Amino acid sequence: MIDEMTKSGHAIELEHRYGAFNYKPLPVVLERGEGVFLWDVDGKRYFDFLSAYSAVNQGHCHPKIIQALKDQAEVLTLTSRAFHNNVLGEYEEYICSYFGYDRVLPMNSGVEGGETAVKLARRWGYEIKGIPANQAKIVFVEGNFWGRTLGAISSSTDPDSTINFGPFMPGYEIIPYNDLSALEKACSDPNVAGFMFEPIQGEAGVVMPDEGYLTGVRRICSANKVLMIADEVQTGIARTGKLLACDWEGVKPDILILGKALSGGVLPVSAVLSSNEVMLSLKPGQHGSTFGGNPLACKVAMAALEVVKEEKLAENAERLGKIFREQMLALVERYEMVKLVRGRGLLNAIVINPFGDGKTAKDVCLALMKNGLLAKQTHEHIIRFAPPLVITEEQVLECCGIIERTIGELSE
Ligand code: IF1
Repeated sequence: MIDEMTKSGHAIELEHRYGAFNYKPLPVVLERGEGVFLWDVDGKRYFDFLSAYSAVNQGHCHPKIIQALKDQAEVLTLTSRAFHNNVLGEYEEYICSYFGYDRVLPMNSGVEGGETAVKLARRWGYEIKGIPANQAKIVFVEGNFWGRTLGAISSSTDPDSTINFGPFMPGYEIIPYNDLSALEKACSDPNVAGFMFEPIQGEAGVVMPDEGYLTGVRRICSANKVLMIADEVQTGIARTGKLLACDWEGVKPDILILGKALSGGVLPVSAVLSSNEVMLSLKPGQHGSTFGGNPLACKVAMAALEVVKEEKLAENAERLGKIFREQMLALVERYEMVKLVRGRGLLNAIVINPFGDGKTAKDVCLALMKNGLLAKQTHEHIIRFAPPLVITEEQVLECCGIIERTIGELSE
């Protein structure tokens, strides 16, 4: 017993002793994952309802993706873009036809995808739209989250992201989310090159715009010659029950940013997709990355995208998401503590009643953990539920049972 306790205790202690304090994880130390399951160092099994922030849509250690990783790892991993490699072109063709774009620019982390999109929009703004030098503006929305670089936090309205990190990037304008007239007004400025947003805001707490927002964004961007830039790093790749969240309104962004599940959670792989007009404004030497487009990442990404189609993950997410929300809605009716449920596909959240008995979303997550389900709160009162999309109906119902039991225990 003491020996088992020290296993997780020791791991946590080492992080505490040597790591930066930029995270405060739940006190669980994981050592293995398979499909929808994670196991801690004591052998306890959990349902994963975070999926590494939607990076593991295909499930942990998906055999097909891991096989692609192993096969390519033994042959060639990285050449840099100073030379061609024999996989990049194949991957570029694959991903462009998969998502219906002319061209792709491969990067690594999601935030690099966002940075790339902003650079592309500025470049396009100067060279195609005719914005005067250094006057380009990019419009963002309140509550956005696209990473931790200075470029990303400069658009943030969350003090945790920004405090004492200034000065910030100029040329940004921030408008309210889900507000088409604010967008219309912002885009009437001829110096606006792009509008970058998440179709559903993840970090903000799975915040969904009204129906028609995406269509309205598309219309306003087109009418004002502003690039519509969709950050689908979290919402993309089947998470919301369609391949892309923008597909819910049949809208095609001018620039699409993907990351996370593009590798099934195996490697940091991101991509920016766009038209010839936008992408060809970049000339050799003007943007890049050591690891972007490496053959290992390319093979892994192709396998990860194949799994999404082969296993019909979008369809599964849509169907099981409905069942999940129905079950959660029953909790809203039965328990004071659960105020509402929202989401799309398998990107969902419940909002905990702040006027309840002082229980925060974190207390609920700790209790869920004890009952074998891992989820993460966002803000004080929101819990995101985003299991791997390979989850079955039976498992969804079992997990709804765990959530109900946990809420019941906390409501006593
Ligand atoms: C952390 C949140 C999720 C993203 C969108 C770009 C990126 C992200 C829509 C950048 C990253 C992460 C990063 C992670 C926590 C996390 C998160 F809770 F903060 F908001 F997913 F919901 N666009 N999201 O959500 O991608 O560079 O990290 O690969 O701890 O920062 P990245």
